[in-house]
Amino acid sequence: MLQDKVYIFGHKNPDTDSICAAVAYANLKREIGVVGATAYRLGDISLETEFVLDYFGVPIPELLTDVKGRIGDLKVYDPVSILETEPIKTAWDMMLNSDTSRLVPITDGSNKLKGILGMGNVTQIFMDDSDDDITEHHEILYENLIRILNGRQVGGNYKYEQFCGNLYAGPVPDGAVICDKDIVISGSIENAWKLAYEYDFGCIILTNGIAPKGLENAKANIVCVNASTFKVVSLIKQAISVRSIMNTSGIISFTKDDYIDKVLEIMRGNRFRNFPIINDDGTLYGVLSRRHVMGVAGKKVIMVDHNERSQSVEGLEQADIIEIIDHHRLADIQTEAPLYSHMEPLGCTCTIIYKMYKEHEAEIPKDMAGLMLAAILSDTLNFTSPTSTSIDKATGEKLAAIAGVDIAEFGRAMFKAGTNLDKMSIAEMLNVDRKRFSFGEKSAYISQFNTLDFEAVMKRKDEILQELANFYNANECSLAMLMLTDLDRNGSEIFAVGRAKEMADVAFGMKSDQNHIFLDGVVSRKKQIVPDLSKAAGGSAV
Ligand SMILES: [Mn+2]
Repeated sequence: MLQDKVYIFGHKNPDTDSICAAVAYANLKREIGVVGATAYRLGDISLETEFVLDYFGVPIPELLTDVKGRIGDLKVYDPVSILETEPIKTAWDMMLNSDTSRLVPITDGSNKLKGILGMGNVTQIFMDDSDDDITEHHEILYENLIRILNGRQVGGNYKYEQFCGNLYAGPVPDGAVICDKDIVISGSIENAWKLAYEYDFGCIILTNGIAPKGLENAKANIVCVNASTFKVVSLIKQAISVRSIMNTSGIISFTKDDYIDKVLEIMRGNRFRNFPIINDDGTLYGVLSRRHVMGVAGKKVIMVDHNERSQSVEGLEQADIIEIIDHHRLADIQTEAPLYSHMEPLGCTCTIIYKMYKEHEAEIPKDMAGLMLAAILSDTLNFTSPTSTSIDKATGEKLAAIAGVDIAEFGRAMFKAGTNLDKMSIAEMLNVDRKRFSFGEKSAYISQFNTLDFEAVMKRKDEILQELANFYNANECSLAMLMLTDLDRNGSEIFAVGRAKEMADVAFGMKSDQNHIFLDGVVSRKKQIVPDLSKAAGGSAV
């Protein structure tokens, strides 16, 4: 496993804090020596976040779809393979000398996997004595044969690339029809003369280190070998090309993107120990052994701006949560090992991250200061939300000084960019920040949308009510609501549709024939809307 990589991310459906906290914290981590710290996002960024990243020239973090272990995360055997035309001997030497894989991938000239060779394939060919005529069933390249025999070619030519004739050791049987494809092995120079000039052999292999005296004018290729005839015969099978005996069907292979848990399941179901890993183009990526996947550690993750499993990345259960930096209620996370956690009831995760920069006496670059300031303004609605604290405000001011921006001016530009209705439909607007809450038997979806152009949005109130009704009809809930927050007036228009509308009537003083009402000073969903609905429902919110 690539242990040095650390995945840092905020919640799904990310807001500006989730993105900026991940980016700013990854920067701090790298600054203090965690070189693999990398910020990710768990979904599309909002128009507001897009504006912020663009404003400070920071690239959008990469999308993270899951943190499940994949083959590509493992350190596997190098893609050492041999060409399909190589002799068995090469493969065997590789198997013996390799302290890693006993499986030899066989590739063609462009490194595409053609088959695999295991020890069993090789031993079988040496144990199989029914195989009288090996050249009939197996390919032996002439060049490989000479190489295996460590032969010295002294004259003539074997015309064929592949050995395709008969092989004789010693005298030629009576009545044999000899042609230029045939090879004879002889340990006697007198015999060799006879063979060379009376028959039309393709190759004469002289064994026992005999000098090829008197064979200068033979047509056959003369090869001298410093070994006994018996030894030469026993070496011939080693010259068989690997492609003659390799496995080509039923090969179990994997890709870099395969999930480790799935791979383990497949491994358990069969007897092989090693498996080729193939790239998309069919070339060899490496070889996977059972031991590579046993007891493998999870990916290291740091959760920022959230701690609930349901809001987090897919496959979190397989990951190793090493830190949580957050400002929300503590929910349902369980970890295997102790972890570092920094949670405070502040208005924004980035306020905590600013503190951590200070703790580590790390310098805050201009762009990181800008990102953290933007997150604080976004989460605290320009310090007006009841979740905002004096610490958030003081931190925001320090960050604005480093970033060199005017808070009021920048905040206005950011909220304007994020609430630009020219760039989204009413349905999309309702989806920018929608959360589900349960109130006993009842449940409500509550969207929040901030605007600097309240009047313009209110002109479309019929469309808003229609979209809320559409959403209510398409989703299992008792109430569909929108909190349209006017950033200039510091209050919100509350829209409510659904069979439990009387909850909203009770909570916010709406009349029964009214579907929306302006509430002065109400800007926080979690602190001002949810508790009142909960009281109206006669229970507590979940
Ligand atoms: Mn936050």
